[in-house]
Amino acid sequence: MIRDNETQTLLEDSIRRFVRERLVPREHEIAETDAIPEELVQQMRELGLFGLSIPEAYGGLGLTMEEEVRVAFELGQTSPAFRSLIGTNNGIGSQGIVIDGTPEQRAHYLPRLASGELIGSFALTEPGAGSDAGALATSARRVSDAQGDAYVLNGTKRYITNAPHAGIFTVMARTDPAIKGAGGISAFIVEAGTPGLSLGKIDQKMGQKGAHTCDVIFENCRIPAANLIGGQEGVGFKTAMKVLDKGRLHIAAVAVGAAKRMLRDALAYAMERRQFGHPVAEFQLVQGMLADSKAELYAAECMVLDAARKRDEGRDVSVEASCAKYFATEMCGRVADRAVQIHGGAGYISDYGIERFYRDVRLFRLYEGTSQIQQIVIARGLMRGAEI
Ligand code: COS
Repeated sequence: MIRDNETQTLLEDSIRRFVRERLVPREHEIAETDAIPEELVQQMRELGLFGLSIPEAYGGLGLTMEEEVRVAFELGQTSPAFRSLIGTNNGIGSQGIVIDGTPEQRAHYLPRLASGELIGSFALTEPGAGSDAGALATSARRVSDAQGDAYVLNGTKRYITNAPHAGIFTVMARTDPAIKGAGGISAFIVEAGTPGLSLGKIDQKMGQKGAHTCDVIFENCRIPAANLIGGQEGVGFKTAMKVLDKGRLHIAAVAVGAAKRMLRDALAYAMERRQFGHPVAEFQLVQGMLADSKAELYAAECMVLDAARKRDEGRDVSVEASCAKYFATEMCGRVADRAVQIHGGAGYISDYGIERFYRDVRLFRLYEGTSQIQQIVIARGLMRGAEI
């Protein structure tokens, strides 16, 4: 749903200009230095990029899902590290509070997430619980003593995006050890700097330099009982799944954006690079790769928009979000591979940037649920709705 076409067009135009004029020229530097300079972060704050999906009542832009994915199509057209910095505040790092938080939790944290003063992070994955998120082992034990009502957290979270920069963490932990699966899990807000919370060393990754992940370790980390999201135990896994339904659509849109960029670069190269006396774009085998990329990209874009509109209608889009994430990220991987191929030897050389994209977009098929997890969600949805 687009609430106002004119405002939406202005927003997309300003983000497109920001991406092309400010971010694209800095891509190589960010990959080299593994850091996004504060001056660019400040420009992102001024554009409202940290609060795209946070309701207007809390200082965000309150974009609908369709508006958000259209913005993500633009943001995706540069190094994914830039999107990653604002991504958690708009997605997994804030939506637990937006969707299931109490009015007090929303009022306390969302304005600072929307402004970019605070970075939010989502701590679900553990060393022993990745795809099987319901098996997580981090514990949250309720205590009541002279210091008040609290939970004491113990455990380790792994590969946590933006953890080195985060001001708050949405943490899924087991409040009921007797329930082994999803029903024993609750979601909490934990502030950085809480005694007992520490960070591991920053992970060395295949790509996405400038975006940082690390372990988040809880050792007798005591947090106020009021930081239980929604004030209800046992529903934290469902909160996480609802957050991921939305997050998966966002990642699908980012994958569409990245594929657009890679296809544009591959096309420009193919039209300029001459072999056998002709631009290589005139050769039909190269045209086949360009055409396949365009057709698949178009399909993914339509799928993402359709799923986003359905979500805006208030429908359950768990299956559609997984379809979109699965198809769009796999498509993006194929486009990346063809883009390298079209560049030939130059595709393997850092100066041309395409090999960096090839590595960067590999993550899309892994995080917020691997392609295989999306297949499971889709197939289970089919079985639930089967007419037999
Ligand atoms: N929205 C709301 N509730 C949901 C839901 C959703 N999208 N998906 C599942 N639930 C609920 C189920 O209805 C069930 O509730 P009841 O017990 O009341 O029936 C509960 O959550 C448990 O669901 P389920 O039995 O399907 O859980 P599983 O342990 O089988 O796990 C998968 C389901 C595999 C889909 C889940 O673990 C998953 O998404 N794993 C990947 C995690 C991931 O994406 N990690 C990335 C890290 S975050 S960057």
